[in-house]
Amino acid sequence: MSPPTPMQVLSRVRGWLRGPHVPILLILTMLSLNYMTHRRLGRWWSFPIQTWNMYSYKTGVRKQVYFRRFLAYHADGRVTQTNMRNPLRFIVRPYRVDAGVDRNKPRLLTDALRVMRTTKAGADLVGLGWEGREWNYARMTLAEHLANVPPVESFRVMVLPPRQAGQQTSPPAGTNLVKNGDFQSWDGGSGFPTEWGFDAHPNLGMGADLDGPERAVVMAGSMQNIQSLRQEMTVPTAPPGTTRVVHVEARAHTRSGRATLVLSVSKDGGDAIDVETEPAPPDDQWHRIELNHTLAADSGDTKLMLRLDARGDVFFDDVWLSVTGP
Ligand SMILES: [Ca+2]
Repeated sequence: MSPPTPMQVLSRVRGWLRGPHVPILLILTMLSLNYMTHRRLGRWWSFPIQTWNMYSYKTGVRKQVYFRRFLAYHADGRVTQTNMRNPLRFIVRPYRVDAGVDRNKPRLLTDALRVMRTTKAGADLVGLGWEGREWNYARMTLAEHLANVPPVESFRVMVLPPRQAGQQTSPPAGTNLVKNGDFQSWDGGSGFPTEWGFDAHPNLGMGADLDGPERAVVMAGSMQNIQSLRQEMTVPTAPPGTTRVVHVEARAHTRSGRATLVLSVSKDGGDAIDVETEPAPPDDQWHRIELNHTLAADSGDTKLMLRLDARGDVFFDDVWLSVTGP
């Protein structure tokens, strides 16, 4: 037998490569790599290949649960969780109540509160709240979370305290520069009053006359976390040698803490300086609080910032700012 020619060797190698040997060899290599404990194959290479790509680390599991709940505010100060089942049986389906919350939070809560107050169990209700929460279940129990962690989002509708007779006074002279100062316009999605600016985690709500159209804003601040609503307006330069008077007033109703009306002034883009503040008496009655500030003639435009600050539960309504002078 003569030795094979180079052409014969080549065709034999080709035939071997075409057969099942190569896939079998690859699979055997992978299986042995899989079952051996040595993972590093030289300087750069390792096995299994998952360590080469984005699967090398497991995605962290967020140990947080987002949930929402509804709160019933009772006349004696108690706050309890409610699912509004009594008497709104149809609303307890989560998709129904969440659709209502997404569409118009103030309206859903106002209507639900009105109906719940007609029942025996809900006769003492003075408010209905919604809150969204993020509970880290690895760190604390649900009871600890509810006791110590504030909600991420919240909104409430509270029954508007009635105005005492004789408190309806005519509006002051001049033009009101405050937009939505009577708090009759609300954004359905967020549940907050339009035209007003507020802090990152506002603890705001609507004061609603359940039988009429009257609305006010209710704010629940604390000593550590003052709640503020604010609005800015610009007064053009006064003629030389003249002065202008800024008149600000609002109605406030509070039984705890302090409601404060604050006027800040900044000139030519400078920092705002609180020039006047006026607190409301905490006696559970409506009060008109007001302040006046004289603007001297100046070279530039004056920016006014009106702020409503709340420590404790406060209703505000009928906010007015007018400027008189040339
Ligand atoms: Ca109003």
